[in-house]
Amino acid sequence: MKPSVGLIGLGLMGHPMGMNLLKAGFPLTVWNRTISRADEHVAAGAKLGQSPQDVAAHADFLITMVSDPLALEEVLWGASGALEALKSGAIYMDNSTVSPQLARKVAAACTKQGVRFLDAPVTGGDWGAKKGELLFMIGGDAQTVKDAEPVLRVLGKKWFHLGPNGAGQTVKLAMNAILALEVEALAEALSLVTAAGLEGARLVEVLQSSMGRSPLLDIKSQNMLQGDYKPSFPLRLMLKDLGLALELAKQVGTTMPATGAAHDTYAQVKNMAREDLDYSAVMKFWG
Ligand code: NA7
Repeated sequence: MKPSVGLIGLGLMGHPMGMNLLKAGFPLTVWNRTISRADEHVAAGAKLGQSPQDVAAHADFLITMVSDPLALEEVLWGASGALEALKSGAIYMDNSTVSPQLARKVAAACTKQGVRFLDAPVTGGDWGAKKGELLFMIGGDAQTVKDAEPVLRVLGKKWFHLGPNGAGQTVKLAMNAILALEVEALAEALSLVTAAGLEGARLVEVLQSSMGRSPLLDIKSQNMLQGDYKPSFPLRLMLKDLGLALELAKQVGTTMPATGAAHDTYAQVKNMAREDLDYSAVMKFWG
């Protein structure tokens, strides 16, 4: 029999993940701060939890997918929070991107309750979430990862077990620093080429035939050339991840100078923007 799943957080990522769990036949209870985002799930057979606590109390397998560390603390330890309601023996997997430090704090609280915790942030954007093709970076115990496989298989195409709790978040922050820098570098190079009087599209054409080719830039260069910044992965969340990576670098005693510079560029664009934009909108730094 399939375990009953609880899902907290139905944003850009959590919404399609919930729909995929329903399609795969998992009994699902959902909760989202903005309740209307659960309408589609309820119409497709999900139960609507009254609070994070209510969702956790009924789940054999709890998933959280919220925006940032503050949001996670809120749904776990805020009013009617999920953590204390989790059943002994349950698995709890957090797919949000937060700090490794917070992941370890959650893991310690779970252990006290006999709950098995995985920090399992993802990459793949809303596109990967919709197709059930996310890639998971996981910290936690190997047996728990094994036991989580029926759920992972529905949501993703690949998962990496990277070490104890916190390891998933650590690799995710490193990964996103690379993605942010790649896109920022392209924006910078496009501005150079266009300021020198050439078409940006020509740079992209050459780049994509060269060793510098990247599937990420295949997609993002199109957004940047067309000025279409509908969020697939929002800039505000990329900025959050860069901040978390810099904080981690400080904690572990290393430096990330290029990430620091990219953080400031992304921050300026976020401060200028009135609407929610994709992170490829870093291009707007150059006007
Ligand atoms: P979104 O689309 O911004 O969705 C964020 C979700 O987090 C959404 O369900 C929010 O509820 C929820 N949220 C945000 N703040 C809170 C608080 N304080 N309390 C409860 N719930 C909250 O993000 P994505 O789905 O793109 O990304 C999710 C994670 O994956 C994130 O860590 C990324 O970096 C990677 P709302 O609907 O606004 O009421």
